[in-house]
Amino acid sequence: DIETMFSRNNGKAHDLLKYNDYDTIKAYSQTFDGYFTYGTSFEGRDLFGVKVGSGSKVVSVDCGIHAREWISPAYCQWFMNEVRDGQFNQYLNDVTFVIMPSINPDGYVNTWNGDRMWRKNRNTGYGACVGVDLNRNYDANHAGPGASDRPCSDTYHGPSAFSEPESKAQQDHMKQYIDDGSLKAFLTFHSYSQLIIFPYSYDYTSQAPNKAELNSVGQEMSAAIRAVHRQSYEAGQGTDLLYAAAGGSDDWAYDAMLAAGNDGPLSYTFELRDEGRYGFLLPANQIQPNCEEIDAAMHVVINYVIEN
Ligand code: ING
Ligand code: ZN
Repeated sequence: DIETMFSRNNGKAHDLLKYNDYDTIKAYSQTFDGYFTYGTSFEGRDLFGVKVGSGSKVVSVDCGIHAREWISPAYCQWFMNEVRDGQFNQYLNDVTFVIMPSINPDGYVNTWNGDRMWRKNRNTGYGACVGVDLNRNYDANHAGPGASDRPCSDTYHGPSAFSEPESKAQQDHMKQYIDDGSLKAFLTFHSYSQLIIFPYSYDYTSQAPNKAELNSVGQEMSAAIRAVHRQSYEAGQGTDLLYAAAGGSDDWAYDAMLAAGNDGPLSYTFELRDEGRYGFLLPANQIQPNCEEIDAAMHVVINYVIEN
């Protein structure tokens, strides 16, 4: 509630119902006891997150890998609030949430400085064109289908997997939770299209060993979302719903969890609102309803993690 938001942000209001800039997201995150930094972006900004909860099962939530998808960090901020002070704090004995609300800070700042449709990071090391598509830069069939070799492309995969400080730092930070088996679900937020995507997306043939489980939790999330504001979110494997996209963070996290011995890893890419009317320029008056419906999906996946 509003009073809590005031009191928990050093007396300043943090407005979850508008789009906030990087400095504001960071300042809000710093009001959390579990604030941490995990590296530095290409331009020298802090990569940060919050760790909330004492449970043995880790749920990772990240936002903002693509700069222009502003509803994504808006959801992470909303979720952080609901974890610390609201409807998700009931889970904190069972789950530890690792939430990274702005994992491509340089790109995000660039979209606030006038280049509103920027997608990639801001690495200038690859010739005349700027930026790597961070969601093609993870170690998941890197440079495979759906990723470009050309630095000028919006889907440029970078010279090697984890060549970028932003993706590499996420890998390094998550390693502890992958290796010790505590990471149960990896949830990464994009926009737009209203989809719930599960592995694999990195080639045209691979099937997740627990595809049936990923699909059934996905369908359950879709139904839960629909019940809130009657919005449709289709759930399915990436290559069935969209296109091949090698080097994505969801496929990397999924395979890393599998390799660590987790035989039922959960990994989802959420494409938030809308279905194309406003696209990346989603009006701020849709932040609240979008967040409300995604909360319903989060209850589904968190309960599934706790019960399994
Ligand atoms: N869409 C995702 C992209 O990176 C995606 C879609 C995600 C495809 C994960 C495959 C795997 O292209 C947006 N909106 O960025
Ligand atoms: Zn995206």
